[in-house]
Amino acid sequence: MSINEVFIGFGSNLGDRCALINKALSALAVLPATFLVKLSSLYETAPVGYLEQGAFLNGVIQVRSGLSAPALLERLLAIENTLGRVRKERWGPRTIDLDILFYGAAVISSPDLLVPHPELVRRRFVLEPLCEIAPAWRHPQLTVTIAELLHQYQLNNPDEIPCRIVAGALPVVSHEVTDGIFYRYGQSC
Ligand code: A4P
Ligand code: MG
Repeated sequence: MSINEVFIGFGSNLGDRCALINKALSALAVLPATFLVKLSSLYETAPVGYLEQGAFLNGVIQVRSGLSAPALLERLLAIENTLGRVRKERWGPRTIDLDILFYGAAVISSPDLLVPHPELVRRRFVLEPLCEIAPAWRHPQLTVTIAELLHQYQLNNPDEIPCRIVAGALPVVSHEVTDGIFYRYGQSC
């Protein structure tokens, strides 16, 4: 079984956003052959794409997983469904969205899965938390680091205000996870 470093972006803008994200993280922590490595702070971000919707909470988590990319995607969609995700319009409001940003250095282009996530270079709400936990990670197609991608984004969008950090991640030793640490966000978010 090959183990891969995987970065998963998450976002919520419906319901109790912080609780939903903590539930999604708990579900990720108990996936088979997967353990959590690093979690970004939680950021409050203005909606991108479809603008007539509430603000998002966004963050990024790094996991190490023996699941294949399609198997991991299937698990993420199942977590989204369990947490009440109803798909209406593209880029519309959602209780929880889990996107695979990178799956090791793999480049995947199938009808169900595009990796690296094609939008990540255009999304401050992904680049900022990603840069917090993995500034030196290299985009396998663009061969530049995340820090360089964020710097380039900032040069291209000089008037945009940075995303606002609303909570730091709290590591908690979990009974459910034998192989590492379970992370969650504090009550304050
Ligand atoms: N899919 C393909 N590649 C991937 C991948 N790398 N990771 C497929 C996850 N899924 C991937 O996704 C539709 C299908 O995409 C999945 O079934 C999977 O097979 P979806 O989540 O049902 O649809 P969606 O989220 O409405 O569309 P999309 O294109 O995934 O939207 P995004 O990119 O997730 O963007 N503004 C802020 N501030 N923060 C946000 O988090 N999110 C969005 C949604 C828009 N604006 C936002 C935010
Ligand atoms: Mg999505």
